[in-house]
Amino acid sequence: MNTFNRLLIVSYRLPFTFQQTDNGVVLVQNSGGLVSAVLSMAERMGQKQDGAATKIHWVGHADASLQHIESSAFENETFVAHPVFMDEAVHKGFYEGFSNDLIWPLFHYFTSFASFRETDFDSYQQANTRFLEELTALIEPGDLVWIHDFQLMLLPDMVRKAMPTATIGYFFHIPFPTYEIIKLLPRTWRHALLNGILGADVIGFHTADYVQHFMQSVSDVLALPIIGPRIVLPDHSVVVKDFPISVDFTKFNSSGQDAAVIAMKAQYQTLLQQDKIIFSVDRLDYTKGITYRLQGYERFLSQNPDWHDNVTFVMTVVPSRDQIGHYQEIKREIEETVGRINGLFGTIGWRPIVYSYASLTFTELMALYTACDIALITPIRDGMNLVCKEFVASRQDQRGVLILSELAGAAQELPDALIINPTDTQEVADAIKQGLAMAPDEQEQRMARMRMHLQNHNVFRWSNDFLRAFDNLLGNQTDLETD
Ligand code: GDG
Repeated sequence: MNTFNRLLIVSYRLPFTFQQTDNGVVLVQNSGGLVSAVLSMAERMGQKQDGAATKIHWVGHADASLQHIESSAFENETFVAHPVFMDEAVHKGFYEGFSNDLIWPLFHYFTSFASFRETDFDSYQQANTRFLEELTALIEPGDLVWIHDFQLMLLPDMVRKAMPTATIGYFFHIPFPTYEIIKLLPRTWRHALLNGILGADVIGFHTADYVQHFMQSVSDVLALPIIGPRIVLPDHSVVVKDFPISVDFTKFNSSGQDAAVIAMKAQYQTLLQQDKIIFSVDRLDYTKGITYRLQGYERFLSQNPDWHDNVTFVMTVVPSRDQIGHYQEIKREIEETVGRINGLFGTIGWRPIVYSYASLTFTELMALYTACDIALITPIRDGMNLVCKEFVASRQDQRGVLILSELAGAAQELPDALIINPTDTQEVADAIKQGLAMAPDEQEQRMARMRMHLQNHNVFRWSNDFLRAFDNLLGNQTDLETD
């Protein structure tokens, strides 16, 4: 019997938009994997109590424009959203500063991009405290509080101190780096961050490597005893485990059959004159290895003239953080490289790279996942990477080749991809050549194995496994099945 009353999710961003309708403003939930996983988790928790699903509470930052919306709009039949408002300067130091200008580059091993500013750390503490205030007003005995990601590392301990009986989960979505990186943080900050995370009862990372890195940091920085997967603190013990996040397999598998997706796929294939298609989509970020990827493709083109005019690389970069210096620089570098390659190899009738700096609709994304011959996913560092899993899940036809960086967390689960090192442009060029020439039989065998893995290890299993990790802690057994 599960003993949780309600699920309280806390993440930096609220996964909702507020839409103006004839009946006023309404809460619309987005369709991301985390939302689906949380929904299924909460339904099962709810069903276990009284047969009816209880509402899920979601605490997340919101910008000041929401302050003018009537609070009844923050609720729909499934969710209650709790916007956290904060002073603009605090938000800037917390989010743009400490989170995106220090933790993000540092934890992705871009140490020279990291900015260490005391004022940002102050803002980070203040912002985490704002989240705590929102939670304190909300939490009741028996609730499960599930905190997400690197913006809220201090929050688990803050919650425990404020509410010692609370049950707290914490999941880290980006890589947890080696101790050598953690050592770059000033002593007081690294103590505070590790102690902050350790306020949770269960801590999850994507891979066993990240778990090991975290354990080593805890051992070296805090000298705490570690027994198997448990860290023992004076007032509680913490279970630390890998829970590889995944995708809603059924959704991606079936969406490929939607009439709109099929029509758009046919349109793309016609526009690209039946060329073979290589596809990539990422948020603009220096961690994604986009320039090396382009250099790998350039090398492939220069070594394989027979492929000229027969292949198109459709590369979408989704706008992100482009007010920040490093992001502007990488954008300029990408666009110069695309221009150079198209200028070097292109002809009047053939553009080697179709580049766009825009986001795709879900239908466009699905059409490209299902139309392409190769998904080229080459991050220099990525906690997991969901794009590669979505691509595989969408290929009901069991065709297509995944080229995947060994530095994405997902590479540990998908050995049937062509695994490359993203900085080795010759290896990338060779993998493109191998992928384009791969016989349908081999594509099918590799795809079938990857799809089987993802069908079993889907996002519902991820959230259920996380929930199950609380069982021993509470001395009970949940019996949750995966879809
Ligand atoms: C973090 C970690 C980890 C992207 N472009 C478009 C679009 N997307 C969707 C994809 C996918 C998601 O965004 C991106 O997922 P990732 O996993 O690649 O990365 P993040 O969300 O940045 O971040 C990462 C993840 O957390 C989960 O733990 O895997 O390592 O950095 O779902 O489909 N969707 C649409 N149009 C786009 O243009 N519709």
